[in-house]
Amino acid sequence: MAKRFKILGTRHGPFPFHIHRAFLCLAATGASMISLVYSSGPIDEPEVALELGPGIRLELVRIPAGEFSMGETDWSRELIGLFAPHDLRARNVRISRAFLIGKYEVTVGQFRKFIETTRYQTDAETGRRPWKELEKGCYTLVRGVWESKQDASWRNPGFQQTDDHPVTCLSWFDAVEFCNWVGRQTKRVCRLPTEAELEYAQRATIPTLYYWGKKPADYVRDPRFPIGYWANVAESRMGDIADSDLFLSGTEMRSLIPEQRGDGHDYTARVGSFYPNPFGLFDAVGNVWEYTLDWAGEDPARVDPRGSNEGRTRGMRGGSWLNSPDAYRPSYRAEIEPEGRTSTRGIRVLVEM
Ligand SMILES: [Ca+2]
Ligand SMILES: [Ca+2]
Repeated sequence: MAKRFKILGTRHGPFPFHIHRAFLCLAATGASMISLVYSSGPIDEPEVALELGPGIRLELVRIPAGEFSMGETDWSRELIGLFAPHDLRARNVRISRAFLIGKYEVTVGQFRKFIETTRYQTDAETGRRPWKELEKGCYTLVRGVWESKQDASWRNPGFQQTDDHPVTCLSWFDAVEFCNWVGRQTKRVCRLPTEAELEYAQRATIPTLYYWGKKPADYVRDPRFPIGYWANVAESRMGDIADSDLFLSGTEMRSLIPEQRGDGHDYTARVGSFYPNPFGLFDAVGNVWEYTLDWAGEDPARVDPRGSNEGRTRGMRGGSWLNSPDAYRPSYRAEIEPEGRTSTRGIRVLVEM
């Protein structure tokens, strides 16, 4: 995949990539983190790429083992904002093994290769897992309003996508099937990340509630982080639709982030269009939500927690093109029914080391 993002230089912000790496090292819990990132091993580079087929690569970032504070570091509703009820209180968690995780969200092009190779049909196409009023299809946004579209699927999520956009309109089961195929293609163990693994990778040592500070509004108030720096967030206007009936209305959006007029992407953006986090993940927050392996719920384990033993909903992380910055805390969990599919959900894969 061609790099569309200029890594070095100051055009996209104050920190060239090597400064981000330095920040990572400084913020990590001691020298062991540094040695893990750069140590030799089965895969001795911080970034690797696996072949999914001719011309189709899966680029991965190596995430070191380590400890972090998982969950909300500040519990006040004023700071957390509108999504507080779903949140988890902070606790120390240890990720015991390094792992590889997608540098980007899974793209339409990668998913197409999976479909062409296996003839797999998604839940939106077959209707084998009805969800709400959908037998087939996917929930998507039509002129600013959510609609259940029986003919929507990853091929046609309701807006234009290229092969470099994140694949969407998949159920959790479709996402698992994709991971299993990647595992077969690469002869590695590929799966969805647990919530702990994904939060650890998304947070990337950043200690504050948000990448850009303590409050959602800091996203626009800090001149170092202009709109479009970190993430594809919801627009306060959708194209020419003013005050559109979004998940947050335009009015709510503007009260939350009064200066925001958008990042230029009404729907999904090509993966890698924004700045990477300190671990090198692009779109770790925003663009599309990312499924996790876990049943939603507490797991008291302090080492490699795996969520509840059973449940009806799975945890999903990171916010999408249809959320305000309020939802872009790495610690925020959306709880979703696994058979559901919307045009705001996507996949980031984990490959075990
Ligand atoms: Ca946007
Ligand atoms: Ca994302």
